[in-house]
Amino acid sequence: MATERIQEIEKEGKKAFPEAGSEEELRELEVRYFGRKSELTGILKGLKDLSADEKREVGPAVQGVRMALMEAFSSAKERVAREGRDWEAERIDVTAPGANDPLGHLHPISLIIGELGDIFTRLGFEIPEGPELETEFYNFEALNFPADHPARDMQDTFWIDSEGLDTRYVLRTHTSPVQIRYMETHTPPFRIIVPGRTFRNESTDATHEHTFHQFESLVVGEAGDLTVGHFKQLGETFFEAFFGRKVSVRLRPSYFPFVEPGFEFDISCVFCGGNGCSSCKGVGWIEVGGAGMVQQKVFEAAGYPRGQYQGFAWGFGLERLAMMKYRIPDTRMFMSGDLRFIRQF
Ligand code: FA5
Repeated sequence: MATERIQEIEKEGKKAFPEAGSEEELRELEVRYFGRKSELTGILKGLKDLSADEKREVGPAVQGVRMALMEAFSSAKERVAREGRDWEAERIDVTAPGANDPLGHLHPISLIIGELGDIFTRLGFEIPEGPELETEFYNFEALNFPADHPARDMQDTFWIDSEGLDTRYVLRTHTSPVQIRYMETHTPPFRIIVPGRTFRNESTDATHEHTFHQFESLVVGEAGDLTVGHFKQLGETFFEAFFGRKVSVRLRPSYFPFVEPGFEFDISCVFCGGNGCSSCKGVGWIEVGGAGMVQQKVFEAAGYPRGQYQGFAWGFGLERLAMMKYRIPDTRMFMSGDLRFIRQF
């Protein structure tokens, strides 16, 4: 009797599951065939009251039907889910143009530093680095700025609270301290450039920022090997490679405690070729930084014997060079963090 009923249940179920048209109907069928109060569960629970022979017959039959209906249920579930999908909405237009992943941009100062590296490594220069947090010794003293001398005011300094330390710290005001650090561990002849970030405690305008970059160069050889003519020539070679056009260099006498003689380093205006325009304020020349022959006192501070070596150094403002190269009107744009500016490079 029970086996007949089981077969009927199988027949009904195998008809009902494929006909179910919604998740709701499926849930009802699930309860009807597999729920705690379903007929099949009832038969399973009743097995214990049957004789051993009946058990042997009914047990496998009810289990087999349960398995078969479970399969019917799961394929019905798949079918209902498939039928319920909005295929139109899911359609992929394989002819649509792809989405552009935004690419990052190098900051113009990073671009310039890369270019300097290319030009100067071709000329046999090394590119050492130094710390941005510098001691008073490297930033001033070793560069022949005497203690408490007003020359230190030439470079408005961010002093770091160094109470309790055995030396005073500053945010380096120029890249020149790397000259000393490099010389302490190297013996001439050598040639280096040092691009790096520098800081000055001064009010900002279109050509002045509190945080900017300089590009130092130091070339040292035996006494008598190097002259002002050499660095004028090196400057011309560099600027012509950098701007891709003929550039003249002009040196004007100036004072920096770490060079003697010292100069302001001007280049012919890259916009008008030296004829005079609004960029060079009509004079045909643009100042790019300071330069000079290394003071013997600086060699001594770095541990070299006085008189044995001779060399030259310069320190140019990187933003000034980038402004000329890319025609950027205001130096404050570099630190603005404005992506509309960065994206142009
Ligand atoms: C110096 O800093 C010297 N260390 C340069 C030097 C090196 C001379 C080696 C001799 C030998 P100066 O203070 O003039 O010099 O700065 C050099 C250049 O840095 C300036 O010509 C300018 O281009 C740039 N600069 C200086 N201050 C600022 C500032 N606040 N914002 C942007 N650029 C600046």
